[in-house]
Amino acid sequence: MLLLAIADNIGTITLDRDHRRNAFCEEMVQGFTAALESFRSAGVRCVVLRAKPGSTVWSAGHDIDELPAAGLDPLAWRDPMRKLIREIELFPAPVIAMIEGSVWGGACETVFACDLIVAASDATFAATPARLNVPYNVGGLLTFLNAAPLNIAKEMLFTADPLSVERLCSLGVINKVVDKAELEAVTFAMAHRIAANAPLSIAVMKEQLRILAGAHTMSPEDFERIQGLRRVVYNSQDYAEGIRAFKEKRKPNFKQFPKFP
Ligand code: YXS
Repeated sequence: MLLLAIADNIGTITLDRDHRRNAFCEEMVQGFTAALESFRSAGVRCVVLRAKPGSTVWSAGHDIDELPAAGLDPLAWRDPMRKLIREIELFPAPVIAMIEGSVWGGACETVFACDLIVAASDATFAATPARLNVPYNVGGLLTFLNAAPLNIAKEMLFTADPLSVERLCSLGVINKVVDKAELEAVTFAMAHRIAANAPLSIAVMKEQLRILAGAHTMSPEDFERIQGLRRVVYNSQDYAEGIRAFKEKRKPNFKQFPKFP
């Protein structure tokens, strides 16, 4: 499910699960963990995360077949995609997401959790919890908030529409947008620049920025309110309907409305 390579202190992870449009499943995330561990042992100074050249879908996000039935939090701490995002954020060297094709659902957050994003000009990002009636988790929404202005995060999450990388780059969400033919050269030139600098300083600055970006206070009462509201969603008939509709390849028929103030 992943192709790995190390050259010039740069580790490359290529998503290789075409038949499921590179959807992140538990087995793939286990491969990520092993790959990052091997990169750490090899003293890799920069990681490039990419799909295979010519991919029309970079990743379809969380593997929907692995979302739990109603009644269980679909994005709990131990969820594979949550684990993947934490591993990217904690890896002691920059991770560059090299994007071509469309990015969906939790893969948007995964890319936003990377340190830098270089995208081909025809790439798009579509955040899709609202398409499935998934109650996104607090840490995940913070990743969106750290990546994009609040109103853009809301546009992505409420419309679930694909946004162009040109627009996201103009908003500062993406570092560079290039012609597809230059994508690899521009990405690896950046990776080489990073690898030529001091790994210790970069690792410590990355960890400081992670801590600062996550430094938000929240009262226990607010946290419990959020968890209660999320439970209403993943316990709902509409949550089951969202997953069923995807599997039956039809539009979902959501009927439920919030009853909370
Ligand atoms: O019909 P087969 O068996 O060949 O399988 C199809 C799809 O069902 C499967 N597939 C997936 N399986 C599990 N999880 C997925 N996320 C997923 N996406 C696709 O892959 C086979 C080929 O898909 P197909 O025929 O639709 O390919 P396509 O090239 O026509 O269209 C590609 C996509 C990505 C536009 C389309 O597959 C699609 O819309 N996929 C779902 C994208 C999505 O809604 N992702 C969100 C996943 S849930 C998630 O990430 C978070 C929990 S949240 O929702 O909160 O963000």
